[in-house]
Amino acid sequence: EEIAPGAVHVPDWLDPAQQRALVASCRTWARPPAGLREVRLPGGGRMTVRQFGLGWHWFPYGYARTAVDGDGRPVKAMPPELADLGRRAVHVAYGGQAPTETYDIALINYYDADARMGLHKDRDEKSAAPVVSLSLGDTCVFRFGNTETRTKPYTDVELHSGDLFVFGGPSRFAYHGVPRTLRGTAPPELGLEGRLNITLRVSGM
Ligand code: MD3
Ligand code: FE
Repeated sequence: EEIAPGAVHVPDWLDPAQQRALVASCRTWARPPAGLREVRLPGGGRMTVRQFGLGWHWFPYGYARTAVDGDGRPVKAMPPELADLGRRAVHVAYGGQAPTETYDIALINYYDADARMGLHKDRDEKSAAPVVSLSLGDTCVFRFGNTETRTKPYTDVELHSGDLFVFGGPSRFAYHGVPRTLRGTAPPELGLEGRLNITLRVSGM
C-alpha cells in the first residue's frame, strides 16, 4: 500500500457509519456562510471541482481566514474531531509515528460526475507535514505523478469510498490529480451522488 516513498494508501479505513457521519457533517459545513463555492482561476477559467475550507480558505493561490473569492465571510472553525482524525490517520499510515504539528485546515472538494482535477502540486501551505486524504462516495481515478514534471511517469490508483491516503516525506510535493470519477459507484446507503474528498492539512501559519 506504499505506492511511493511517503505515499501510503489504506483502503477502506473509514467504516460505513464513519462515512455516513462525515457526509452528514459536510452537508452542514457546505452551507453558507463561506460554504461550497465554484473556484475561479486567475486566467478566467473555472475549476470543475467545487470546494470549501474549514480553519482556512484556499484561493488561487494562497490561504485566507475569510472566503476572499467567495462571499467574503469568515471560514468555519476547524472541528477538533477532524484535527484528531488527521493525527490518527498519519499514525495509522506510518505505523505508529504520530505527527508533531496540529492539523488546522480541512479542504473539502465535491466532484459531480463530470468534475476533474488537473495535475498540480500543493505548495500554498507553510508546513511540509503530510497531507491526509479521505474519499467518500463515487470511486475516482487518482493520478500520482513525480516531483519534476507535470507529465509521465505517473501511477493511476482507484480511490474508493472510505479510503485513506497519506502523502508525506518525498511524496508531499509530487504532482497529482483526479482525471475522472466513476459515476454511480458510491455505496448506495451513503446517499451521496458524486464524490467528496476531505484533505486534512497543517497550515504552518
Ligand atoms: C499528493 N485533491 O485538494 S486528494 C487537492 O481527490 C487535491 O480531491 C485531490 O489534490 C482530490 O489539492 C487529491 C490526494 C492528495 C492531496 C494532496 C496531496 C494527494 C496529494 C499533496 C501532495 C501530494
Ligand atoms: Fe492537491
